[in-house]
Amino acid sequence: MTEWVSPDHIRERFSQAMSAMYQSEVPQYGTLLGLVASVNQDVLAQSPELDARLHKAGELPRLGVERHGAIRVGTPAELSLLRRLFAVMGMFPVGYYDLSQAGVPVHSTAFRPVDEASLRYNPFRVFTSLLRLELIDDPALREQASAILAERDIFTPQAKALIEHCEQQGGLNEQDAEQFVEQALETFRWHEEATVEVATYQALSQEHRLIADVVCFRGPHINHLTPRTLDIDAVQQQMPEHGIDPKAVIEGPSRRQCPILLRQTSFKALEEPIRFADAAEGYHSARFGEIEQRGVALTHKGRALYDRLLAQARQAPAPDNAAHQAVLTAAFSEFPDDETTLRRDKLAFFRYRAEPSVSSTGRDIESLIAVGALVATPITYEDFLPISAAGIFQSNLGDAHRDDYHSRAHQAQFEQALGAQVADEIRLYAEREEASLRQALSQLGMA
Ligand code: OOG
Ligand code: NI
Repeated sequence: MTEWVSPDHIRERFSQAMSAMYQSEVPQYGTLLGLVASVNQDVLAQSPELDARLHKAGELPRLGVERHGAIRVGTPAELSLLRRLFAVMGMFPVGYYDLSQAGVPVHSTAFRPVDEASLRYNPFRVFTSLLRLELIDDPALREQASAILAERDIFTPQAKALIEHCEQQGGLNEQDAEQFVEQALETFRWHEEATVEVATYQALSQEHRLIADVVCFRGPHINHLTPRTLDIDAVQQQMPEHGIDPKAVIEGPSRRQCPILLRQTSFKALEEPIRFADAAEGYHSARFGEIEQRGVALTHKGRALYDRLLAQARQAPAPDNAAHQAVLTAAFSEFPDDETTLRRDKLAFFRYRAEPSVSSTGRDIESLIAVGALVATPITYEDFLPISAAGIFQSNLGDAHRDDYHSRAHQAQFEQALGAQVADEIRLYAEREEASLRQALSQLGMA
């Protein structure tokens, strides 16, 4: 019998290959990686307790690996074939994000590992957006964009053959897996040559810069990669000293004792030279680098509180990041900031584990936790945030953005294009919490 290479392993190799390619394509991304690594070292040196915790969790050797990247595609056929390509690497569509509410004509999902062991092995995700051509007002331009997209094939013939092969056989052997990574990478590569003439690029760009980015090139170039930082505030602050121009504010909640959800920031997309089909030369900006810092996943109740406090903070426009963070901190003072309250008030998800060596006569969860027979640790948020994603999109599309798309979420239409349903992320966390509690209680002899 042939041994298949595990999807986790293929994903790991793919993300490494993508990182190497992106560092050579966008040298400033390599500079960002260096800065993130040095800040991470400083944080660990200053906090032996955190160092020990990450060491125990087996996180230290993986601290520097990329956590996510992003692409944007133009057609349902491209999106559904991508779904099959990501499935080879154990990445499945989780969550639906409507960006039209933020003036960006796309809707999105994240392809990511789902089960706990796969997430621990390598959490690499790809935030994937589908252009909504129907939001182009001018019918002639809409037709033209769709005709241009119909002409291209973003996958190599070998990549397609290997996807089918994997689906039929149930896996890939060593040689095929290596080929697959090499061929899949081609879809994400940058192309300096636009497929259209300069006038077409300009017309699409005028409609929305994102439309030009999706329609005018041979493939959906990877537009950023994102490592994990242990101190996002320090990296944001130090970027300029390293010749990196950060976006104005850090997205997400403010700094806390018990981090929640996701904080992220990026450097602004670079202007890169391109050539058009009529030999004209110009510039295109699409590619940037990003960093993220994750906290605990929130329940529906916790998320509703987060959304309310964030909306409240956004009422007060802040001139810079320091002011923005101060406004956030004030608004989020209402959000409990200790693990016990987050857990007892059912604001956040926890993973339970039994400590059978601790003897206990208690019969309820709180008393088991109090004596240490049951241990609860926060479940990390593995997904994205629509307002935060919109902030990342906008600062990389220039300041001009449209506010006339209104919020028109169409999850059913997205899933039809995808050829599958997206998983409900909150349900995934709830299932992991319940399963861990059930197992821990049964280990303690309490079915
Ligand atoms: C995706 C922006 C969203 C994030 O981390 O929220 C994103 C894009 O610019 O294509 O990556
Ligand atoms: Ni991102």
